[in-house]
Amino acid sequence: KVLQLTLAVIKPDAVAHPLILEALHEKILENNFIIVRRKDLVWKKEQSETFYAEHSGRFFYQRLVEFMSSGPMRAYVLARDDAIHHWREMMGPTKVFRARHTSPDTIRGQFGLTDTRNTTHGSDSVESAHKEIKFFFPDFCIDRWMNEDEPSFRA
Ligand code: DAT
Ligand code: MG
Repeated sequence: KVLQLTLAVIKPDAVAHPLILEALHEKILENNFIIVRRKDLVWKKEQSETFYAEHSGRFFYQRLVEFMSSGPMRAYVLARDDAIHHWREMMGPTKVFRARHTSPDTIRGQFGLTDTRNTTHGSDSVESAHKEIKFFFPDFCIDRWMNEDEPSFRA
């Protein structure tokens, strides 16, 4: 088993609801993730635009950017084996109709409001995890954490 880091974000719709926020935090712990870093923050609109630049031009871009800068979020750096895939499995499909009907036990299936207000973000590859962890936690050094801070965890 190889230790992996991912970036998980609880989006403004879910942070606004204390019971959902608490349930998601519990779910993270129940699924054997180690919480490496955690931060509550609010994005300025420009940060939202930069983070989602790959979607600029899509019909939902403005809606997405405004939603993601509409209120507090909670970001986590999470570690476990297969962290990226595992967190995405827990989140479920992007679109709420699909999530509700095909994966009702996922986070989005349970708590998603709309295709945009869909409770959580998760990195989708090793490259995006590294990029997104840097974006949210500029002072966090991935290599150092992996190689020096927690060497025994890789055994
Ligand atoms: P994911 O968040 O599952 O990785 P994505 O990267 O394709 O999905 O899109 C990023 C976010 O953009 C997504 O969480 C919500 C919003 N979004 C995506 N597709 C959408 C759509 N068809 N309608 C409205 N919002 C959408
Ligand atoms: Mg994505």
